[in-house]
Amino acid sequence: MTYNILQPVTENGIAIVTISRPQALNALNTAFFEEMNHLIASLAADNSIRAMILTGAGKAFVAGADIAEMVHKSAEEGSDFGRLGQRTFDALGNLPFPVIAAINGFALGGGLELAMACDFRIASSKAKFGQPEVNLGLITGYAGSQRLPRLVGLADALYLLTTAEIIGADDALRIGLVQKVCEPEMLMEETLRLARQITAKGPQAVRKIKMVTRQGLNSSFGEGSELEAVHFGSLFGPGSEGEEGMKAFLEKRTPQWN
Ligand code: DAK
Repeated sequence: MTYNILQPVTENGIAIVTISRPQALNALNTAFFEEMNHLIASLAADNSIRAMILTGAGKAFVAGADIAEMVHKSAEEGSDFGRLGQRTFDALGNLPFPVIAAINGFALGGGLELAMACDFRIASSKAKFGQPEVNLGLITGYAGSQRLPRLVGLADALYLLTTAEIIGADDALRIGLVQKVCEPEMLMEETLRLARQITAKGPQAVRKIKMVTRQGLNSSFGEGSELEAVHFGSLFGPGSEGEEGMKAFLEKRTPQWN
């Protein structure tokens, strides 16, 4: 597929994907979702990828779903557009490696929902966050009503969802919406540093802990603990990643991951 909106590059096992439609502040349209779905499928099938960074070109991460495209939709088309986005965001979050949003500017509406579908978020000090759908007589359509309270708690989520207030990076950090804030010119360097920190770890262990943690959230405590036990066990045995990691520790050397 030829990508027109997404600009993917891979560097030492890290896929860096820039959303680039700056003239519309990277607003999410059907073409974006088609490209993103295709890219997600190809990255998921590539065992050499160990982490992904998603960022935006220009002054926005993503300023929301594309209002110019949405305005003409019927109720049925609106639901289909919402489901397409939900499927895409679920697939993004379920990628087998960690996905980091590097939030360079506006992350509004569907843009914040996209950032929340990632595993964690690093923000430029100039980034702005909000769910302004109610300004348009709409509500979130890409599961923001579900992800936001899980990330920041019910009260801060409902505050943002009902007031449409736009908050800055420091407030986003305070409520736990982002994990780190850095100067704009340091955003990619800092995000790459974190991605490299992850890619230096046992690749199977990283994949498994992401899967177990995410799946556990949708299960009971007991089911999640059992899932953890099964995958913990799968990292043992001759030739396993756990064996290499533990032997390397005892032999005081750096592990050689396969
Ligand atoms: N969609 C389309 N175009 C957008 C856009 C958007 N969300 N946001 C900005 N643009 C376009 C502007 O129209 C403008 O285009 P031109 O006039 O140059 O052709 C260009 O980007 C630059 O924007 P501004 O001139 O407005 O730039 P400023 O710096 O002055 O303002 C801003 C930046 C981010 C404060 C402002 O652009 C703004 O308020 N944008 C709208 C933000 C917003 O309301 N976002 C939420 C969108 S609603 C659902 C599925 C999904 C959703 C809901 C339901 N289902 C199907 C159930 C999600 C909804 C949303 O995300």
